[in-house]
Order: sequence, then C-alpha cells, then structure tokens
Amino acid sequence: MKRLWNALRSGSPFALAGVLATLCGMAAGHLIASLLKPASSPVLAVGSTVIDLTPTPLKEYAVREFGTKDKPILLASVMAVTLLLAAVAGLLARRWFPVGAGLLIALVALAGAAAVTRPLATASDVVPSLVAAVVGLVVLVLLVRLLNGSREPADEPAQAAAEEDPAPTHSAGGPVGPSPAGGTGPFDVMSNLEPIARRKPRSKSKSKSAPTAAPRASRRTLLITTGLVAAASATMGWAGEKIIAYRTRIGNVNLPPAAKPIAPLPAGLENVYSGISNFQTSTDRFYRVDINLTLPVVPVDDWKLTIDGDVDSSFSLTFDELAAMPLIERDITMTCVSNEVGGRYIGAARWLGVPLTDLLDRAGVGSKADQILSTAVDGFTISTPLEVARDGRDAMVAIGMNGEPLPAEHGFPARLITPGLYGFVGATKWLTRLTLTTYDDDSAYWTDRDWATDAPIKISSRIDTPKPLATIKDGQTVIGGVAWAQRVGINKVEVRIDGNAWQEATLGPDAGIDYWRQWYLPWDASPGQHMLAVRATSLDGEVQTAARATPFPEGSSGVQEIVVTVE
Ligand SMILES: Nc1nc2c(c(=O)[nH]1)N[C@H]1C(S)=C(S)[C@@H](COP(=O)(O)O)O[C@H]1N2
Ligand SMILES: [Mo]
Repeated sequence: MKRLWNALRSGSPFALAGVLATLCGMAAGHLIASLLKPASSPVLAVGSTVIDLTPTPLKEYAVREFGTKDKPILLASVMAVTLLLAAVAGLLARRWFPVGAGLLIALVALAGAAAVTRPLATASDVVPSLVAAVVGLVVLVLLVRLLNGSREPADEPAQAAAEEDPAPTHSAGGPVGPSPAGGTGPFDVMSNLEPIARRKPRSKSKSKSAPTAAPRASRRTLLITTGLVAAASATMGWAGEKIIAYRTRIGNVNLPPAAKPIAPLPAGLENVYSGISNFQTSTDRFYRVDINLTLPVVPVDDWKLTIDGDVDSSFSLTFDELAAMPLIERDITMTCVSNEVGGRYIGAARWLGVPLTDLLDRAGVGSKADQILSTAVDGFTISTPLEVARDGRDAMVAIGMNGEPLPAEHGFPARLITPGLYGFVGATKWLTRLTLTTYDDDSAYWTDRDWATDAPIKISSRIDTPKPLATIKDGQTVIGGVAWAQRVGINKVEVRIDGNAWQEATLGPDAGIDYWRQWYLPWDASPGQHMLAVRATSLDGEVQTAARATPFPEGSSGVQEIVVTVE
C-alpha cells in the first residue's frame, strides 16, 4: 500500500505531463478543426459519438436533470475520462515510454475514428486528430525527457543517464527497476527520480552532444516548459472556440419578401401584463434543441437542397433558386417533444419559406412513398409523415425567421417547419435533402432511439406569471401565460386557484390555429400560500388532460400546478 502511494507520489509529475500533453494535443486539434470543420475536433467528435450511443433512458434522465446544461456536462465528462487516461499514460511513459505513448496514440486514434465515422464525414476529418497525436506526442517526449533530466547533481546514476542520447530513445527500453522512495514535495520527488539511471548509456550516444544543462537549470526549464505548454494549450483552445463561434454565425443572404405578405402580428398581452411570454418569441430567446455539440458551418454558396427518392424527377436547388420560388410567411408555434408540462422548450415565430407541397409537386411524388426523410448537412435525419404535405397545413422549407435569415442556431440556411408536429419529426435544421421513401425502408435518428414515429403536438398550457414558488404582494394582480393546440386552435383557458372551481381566463389576440394564445385572469390575491393550475380546451372540444405522461416517447401531458406565496 505504502509502496503504491510512494510510487504514485513520485509519479505525479509524469501523470501531469501526460495530462498536459493530451490537453495540448486536444487544443491543437480543436484549433485546426475550427479552421477546417468544427465537428471534426477530437473532443467534439468523441462527444457527438457518445451522444449518439447513449441509450434513450439515460438521455431522458440527462435532459431532465441538467436541461440545457446536458451538453457542457457531457463534454466535461468526456474530458475527465480522457484526462484520467492521459494521466495513466504519463505514469506509464515514465518507465515504459512506448506503452505510455501508445496509450496516448490509442486515445487519439479513438477520436480520429469517431471523427471519420460521423455521418457524412470525409477522410480529411481525421486531420485534426492527426495533429492532436503529433502535438501530444511531442509534448510528452519533451516533458518526460525534462522530468528524467531534473535530478540532483550528486546523484551518480543520474549523471550517467544525463549522458545518454538526448532524444527520447529510452522509449526503446523496458522496465527499469523498482520505484524510488518518494520525496516530500513534487520537486523533491523529481530530484529523487532515478528512472533510466540504471541503464547503460549506449556507446553511440557518446559521440552526440550530451545535454549540458545543469540539473538545477533543467528544473527551471521544466517549470518554464510546463508553463509554456499550459499557456499554449489554453490559447489554442480559446482561439478554436472563438473561430468556431465566429464561423457559425455567418449568414449573409438577402431574403426576398413573401409573395403575399401577411399583416403584422397584433400587439400581444405582454405589453399590458408583464410576465406573460411575448406573443412572438424573439429569435435570440427562441429555445434551441439539437444533438449538435457544435453548429454546422454551412457556406451558403456550396449548399443545395436535393429532393429525391420515390419521385418522377429528382432535382437540386441552390439557395438563390430556392429563395426565388414563391415564398409564404406564417406564424407558427414550435414545440419540442422534450418539453415538460410548464416547460420552456416552446417558441413562436414568423417563418418565411417555400411550401413543401410546391417542392414535392415539382418532383412528382411516386405512389409508394409514405415518409419524407429529411437529412441535415451533418447527416442527422428526421422522418415526417408524407400526409403533412397533403392535408393543407403550411409545412415549408423555411429560410427566414422573424424577418431575418435563419441564424446558425436555428438551421441556416434552410430548415423544415411543420405546423402541429413536435420538432423531432418535422423541423429539420441545416436541411439539405428531402427523400421520399417509406417507413418500411427507412428510419430516422430519433425513431431509431425508440421515440414515436408520428408525433402531433399535444394540447397544453403554461403559467408564465407569477413564477412557480414566487413571493408576490397581496391585492390585485394577474395570472397569465400561454396555451397551444397547434392545428386545432385554442378555444378556452381556465385557471384553478387552491382547488376551487375552474375560472375562465381572457384570451389574447388570435394569430391562427398553429400559433399559441396568450391568456390572463385578474386575481385578488390574499396573503398565504396558493396553488394555481391551468388547463386549455381546444376548438374541437378537447380538454387538456390531467393525466401525466413523460416526454418519452410522444410528448408530455398533465396540468401544470404551481405554488406561490402572497404576502
Ligand atoms: N439537424 C437537426 N435538426 C433538428 C434537430 C437536430 O438535433 N438536428 N433537433 C430537432 C428538435 S428535437 C427540435 S425540438 C427542433 C428545435 O428547433 P430550434 O432549435 O430551432 O428551436 O429542431 C429539430 N431539428
Ligand atoms: Mo425536440
């Protein structure tokens, strides 16, 4: 036990070397990837692969527990595991350099494999991982050499080692005897190291210039080098992040107007009763849900939309050709299937785009197809029932959101929008292909993970004000929020206070059945704790059920109940 502890203590600088080498390699790979293709960054590629391989229940749990922080937490876990293995590689490299270096290479090889096996990846996606491997190895060699060189001058065997070939040729050596006893601190530890000391210097190496730095100097060199490597890693990682952020935000296109522009939205209730969600969600506050760790960079000049599969004649359009088709604009409220009762994964916007039916008519849909399989530029797939293109709803390939081109986060340059369906079955972002096929022949990302194939949005409602667990002043106030039943429309919203009778709320302006309705109910709040609940009724008479369902596999249900304190 004690020996193990000592071994660990004396090995810790080597473990740190392994960690630093790996960090530096990862940062260099990230930087290169930020310039070539962000998704090929070793860390991101591994993260994305882990996301794809995560079983649905675990993913559900992560979304529930961590919400939008699920991705940072995933990346942190990937990093933690990697760095732990990197530390082991460093420890191994001390005595068995090839083994330690081998472990490091194995780690990078995994990342490279992850990068090239991403959907739609090309062979060149391995480049960032190669760079990571080279940089990581160079740093490991450098640090291990310095560590092995920083010993006390009085230490005879150490000098013998110091005369050895300066290149990391000890990598050719095997185990070199038992671990020395540890010192009292990291640097005492270093001074006690006697790693390759017992090895005979090779005769060859005598002719070469032996390292002349005194052990003291080399300890300083070690510190400086360590600092430089750490700083270089941080800088490269930071620069990579900045470049990715910059590149994924470019969307320089001009949007033509809709063929028949629609009237501006009426003023919403938020202007009168603060706390109610804006009638139109501003683009920068629109919820974002996707599997992407990094946004795809889509150079609009290279982009095209292809319609193929079971069609009379498949065709492709450039962005300009698509934008030149007659455009419609519609107010549509999108909802994510992962939205819990009372949740925030919902947003309402004005979308500008080409009707899906126009594109399908142009291709001429065959008789077999029952599914539109859409593919994003990164290979992600969504399947949408063909029916939605035929039942009169305004499904579209959208290029504009709230009067602007789509931002990178929401699918630039084009995405699918399907009123009435949860996003995962009808809202493909970074869309590049629509394939007419059958459910028998093809399946999509989430259906492969046991989510529903056909998922209409369930009627629901949310209290925006007061907030759950809020403390408010007594007297006249307002309970308010939003309600939605896309494709059907909202007829009525009711509020229940403290389990009493349901009271009908007043509805805000109407922007069509695919859009949410704001609502409010004046309330004379008396001091104490109160329980507020809300439920909606659709235009076809369906009352929002109180029966709870989890988001998996086809959307949550239940009635939102909140508790507030009135003082
Ligand atoms: N390419 C791609 N498109 C995607 C997704 C994705 O992960 N990748 N997620 C879908 C899901 S689950 C939802 S709810 C909506 C969210 O769109 P938003 O982020 O613009 O709100 O996009 C859909 N389209
Ligand atoms: Mo979603």
